[in-house]
Amino acid sequence: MSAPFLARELYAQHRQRALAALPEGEAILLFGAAPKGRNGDSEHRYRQDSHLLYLTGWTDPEVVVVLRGGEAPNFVMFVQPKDVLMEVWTGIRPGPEGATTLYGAEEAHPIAELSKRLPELLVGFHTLHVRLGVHPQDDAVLMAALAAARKPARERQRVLPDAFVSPDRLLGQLRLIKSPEELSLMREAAAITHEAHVAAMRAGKPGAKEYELEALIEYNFRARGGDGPGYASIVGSGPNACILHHVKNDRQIQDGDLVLVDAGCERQGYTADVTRTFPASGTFSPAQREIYELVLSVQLACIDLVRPTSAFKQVSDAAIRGLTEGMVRLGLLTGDVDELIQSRGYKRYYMHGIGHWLGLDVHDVGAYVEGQASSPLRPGAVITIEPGIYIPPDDTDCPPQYRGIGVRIEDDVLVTTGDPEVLTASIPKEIVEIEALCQR
Ligand SMILES: [Mn+2]
Repeated sequence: MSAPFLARELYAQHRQRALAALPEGEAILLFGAAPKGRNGDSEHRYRQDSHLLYLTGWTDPEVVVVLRGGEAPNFVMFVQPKDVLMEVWTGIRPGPEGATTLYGAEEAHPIAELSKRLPELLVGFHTLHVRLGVHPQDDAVLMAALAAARKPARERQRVLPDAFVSPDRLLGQLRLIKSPEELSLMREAAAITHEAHVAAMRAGKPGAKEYELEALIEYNFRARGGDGPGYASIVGSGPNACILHHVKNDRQIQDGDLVLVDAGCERQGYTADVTRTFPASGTFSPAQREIYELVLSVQLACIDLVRPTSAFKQVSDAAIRGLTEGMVRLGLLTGDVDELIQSRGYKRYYMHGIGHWLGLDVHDVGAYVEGQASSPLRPGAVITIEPGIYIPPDDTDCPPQYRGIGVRIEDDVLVTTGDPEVLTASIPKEIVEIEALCQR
């Protein structure tokens, strides 16, 4: 049986936080993630919806959760029934009984009873936190339940949801702040990711294939007890380092290449997100070193800004300014720094953001803007800091020595009340450390 990922207490704690934030008259309705077909009858490995995982730890498909503010039952689950024949194919199911005894549901029913029971569960609630317009089949279930609850034969004047808001609002702000238990999982994810990146640096010499490194990285993720990669692993050598989401990983590494690896292990649902860039030959060329040192210095400066006194935009602006100044200094860009920032001229070589919230989703929920203001960095939030510079090989405007160089350096940083804590700090990124590891 798929046991809850963590101790039940953690998910109970998450539900308590959600219920405490949920005013009377409001309810949350979450549908489990839909299984995704790969080919024929074969499916991708199932990954639960992150909101649902956060509130329950439930990892099987065909599940619906209702959380009701201020009214019993507060926590209702609809789950796959026990089914001896199906369990032969896909494994033991907790069933409704397991949902109550193992997962803490106050009420649990077979998923087949959803359409019959959902209408009554919605009565009395004026606001429903539900994701609409993403999965039409889920929308249809909800609309049918509302229609059933409104049937003329039933009592008039009953309160039914007429306001629908995304669960990202309430759960996003809760999930943004990690508990000590969640952080210990993220530290475990970081520790496994460390081993994988070091293995890739050691193996990533000229002649190796990008996919060999991918295999080595993901071998480490699984062999060390991780769920697997939290997102598609990127191994980009030479010009492929300039392709931001290069996931084909099909090239043979050449002498003189930089190799950019963006890969993070997921551990019980929580993922790391780490990028390192290293020289295949074991030594950075002078031009590679210049670009690398620029990106690293900006990354370190941005990490130092990860404090409760900063807003997200301050960190983002610092990266833009630091990279733009550096690119002008190296002759990649010409002109006035302020004008290049104003006109976004830096986007030619730095075209993505400085980072994102991290947690159960690699691009985690949580607002970046609140009202008119950029979101403050709150203690307990984890943010990636990932500046980069990417110079296409066919760029004829820039000095020739820089063409084809792509560098990104990314760490996962916990906001604390004091200094930032880099969860992925142990993964080498100083030039001397990397060159020592990459000795051929
Ligand atoms: Mn990232």
